[in-house]
Amino acid sequence: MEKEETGSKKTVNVRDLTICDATAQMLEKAKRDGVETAFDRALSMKACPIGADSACCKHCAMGPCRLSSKDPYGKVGVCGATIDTIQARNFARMVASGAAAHTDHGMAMLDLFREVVNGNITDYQIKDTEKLESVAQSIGIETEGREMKDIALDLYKELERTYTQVDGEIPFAARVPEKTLETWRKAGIVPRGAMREIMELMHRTHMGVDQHYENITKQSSRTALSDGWGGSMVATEISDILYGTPSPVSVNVNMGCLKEDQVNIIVHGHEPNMFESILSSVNEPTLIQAAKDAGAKGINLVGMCCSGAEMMSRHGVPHAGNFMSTEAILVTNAVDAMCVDIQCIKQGLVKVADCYNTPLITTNTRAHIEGATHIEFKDHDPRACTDEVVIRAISRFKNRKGPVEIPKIQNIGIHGFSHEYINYMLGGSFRGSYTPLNDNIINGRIRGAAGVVGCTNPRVKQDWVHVELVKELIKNDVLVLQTGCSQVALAKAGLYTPEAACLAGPGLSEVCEAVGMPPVLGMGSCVDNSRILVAASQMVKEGGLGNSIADLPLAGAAPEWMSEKAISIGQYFVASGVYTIFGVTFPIIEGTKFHKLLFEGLEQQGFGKWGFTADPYEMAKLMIAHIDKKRKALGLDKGKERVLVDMATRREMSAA
Ligand code: SF4
Ligand code: MSK
Repeated sequence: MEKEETGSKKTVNVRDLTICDATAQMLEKAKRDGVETAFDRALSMKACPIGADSACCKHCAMGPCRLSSKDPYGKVGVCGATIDTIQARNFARMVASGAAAHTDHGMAMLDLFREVVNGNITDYQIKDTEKLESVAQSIGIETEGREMKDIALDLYKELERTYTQVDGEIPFAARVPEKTLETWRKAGIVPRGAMREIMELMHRTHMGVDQHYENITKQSSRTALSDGWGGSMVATEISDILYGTPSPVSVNVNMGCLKEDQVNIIVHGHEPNMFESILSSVNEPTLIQAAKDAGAKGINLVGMCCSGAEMMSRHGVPHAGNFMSTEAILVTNAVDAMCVDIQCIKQGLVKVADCYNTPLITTNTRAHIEGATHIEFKDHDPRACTDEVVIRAISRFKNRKGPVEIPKIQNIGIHGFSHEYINYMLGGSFRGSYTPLNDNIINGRIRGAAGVVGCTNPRVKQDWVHVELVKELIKNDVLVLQTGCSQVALAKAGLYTPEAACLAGPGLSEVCEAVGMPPVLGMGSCVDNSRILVAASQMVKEGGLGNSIADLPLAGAAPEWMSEKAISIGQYFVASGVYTIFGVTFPIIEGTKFHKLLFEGLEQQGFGKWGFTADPYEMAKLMIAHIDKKRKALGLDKGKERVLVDMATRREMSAA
């Protein structure tokens, strides 16, 4: 592995690229096998410094225009666009793309739900009727004494507004704490419908339209909120209704989940429909027999990335690794098929899969890859696709060539903490509530909460920033909620066991031991960040921690982010009132007016704010300082008094 450095080439140790032992082992093997991965490409291709600062614009053919990062106000684009306009427009388009990805995913789930409710699809059913009722009630649909089908039809009609509504407020605005909603209304950023918001944002960032960075940012917030409280939230809730709401389950994570003597199938992507269907295919007796006839002991289904995180949380399907391990795992030569759908699928997988004769199978009509095999997945006949994937995998197993090398590493942990389960776990089955969590924050055992989420990125040492940050946070009594590739990073580091409570500070470990939970709670995939929003709303509604999400001792981070979805997620957390810090890089020049708006101005308007540092220890310090600032504002900085807070006191505190 070689790194370009001013003309000379320097050899890089794989241990500098990742702390994941399994990935490191496979990168060594890739080197021996002459196989290139994204780690190699990131080393040989420096990030473009002008693009990294967002100092260029290619929105029209008078450009592309390149401004200077060192002297951002020194010149303007051919049309006269300033650095603030250019940066705000580029940022807005990242939000639009990220929000579009999540909302399109959510809309696909809603399409499936409609077809199931109307009886046009029978391969899937409504699995969680309790969740159906509670989601319906949360947006004001009457459920008492009604048929499930009628409730479901009403829910479909209501949730469709999340996407198609042209005026008014999206349905899940009803879940937002009153004061937070008031802030949005005052700023004119309550989302109408996701399609409208994304369309308007793309329009406003066209050449010669919105040329005030503050006004562009308003629409960025509105669009991002239509993702977090809209598209993503619908995706999560409908997936729970159709496939079941996650509850804690013990799962093995890491490449050791692959089995040399079985047909190994990896599913990687984001929408659960295909994964759910392949789960039933691998349990089909005729296919199991076919695998045995081919000499295998069975069929081993394993997830990766976000659909993997979702299936791990919901059904306990083993998980082999996060985004930066998807090429590396193919190097084991043990993968008999990698089946993908949408988002975060590197095009580079085609070449690596080819080297090991592994079928790389695309399944979604929206995501073909040149050189991959496409077997279209259709909700109306899901098994046609997924049975065929299994058949191809069996055939590859039969014809496996060359030695197999599977890193013998597995990390067992507890996953599947939906916000409903947190409610139940803390409050009990009869009186499920957030009261104990709020009480423990009020009495200081728990200092606050942090959402640590997002991708891995070859520009930083894989998993290292996630793991160091989370260790620092729990050591300081901050309860950590996780999703996506970050959750998998921490699972591989062994933090998903109740025993990991010994790494937490005295207050948090006391709570973990009492409840029997790990200090880090995994909530699923990247659309499941909506679960963190719902949990935050519940904390506000419970009382004692202020009246809006911005009042909570809560912070968020995406320490190794890479995707545009992460920017949309960051913006909806900020607009919801959360201090959100990103690592790796931040696509804005420090000191510009747009930078000041995102990093200071939004907070002054009653929202959260952005932060940036690539250093996990600095990140933890900033997050803890913010949590302490919020504790102080709530009058909770008077030491760790072990007081019991009754309802009356809590109401008084909230009113203060
Ligand atoms: Fe240049 Fe303005 Fe065209 Fe952008 S919109 S490419 S800044 S002329
Ligand atoms: S898969 S968006 S790398 S979390 Fe959701 Fe992981 Fe980030 Fe993709």
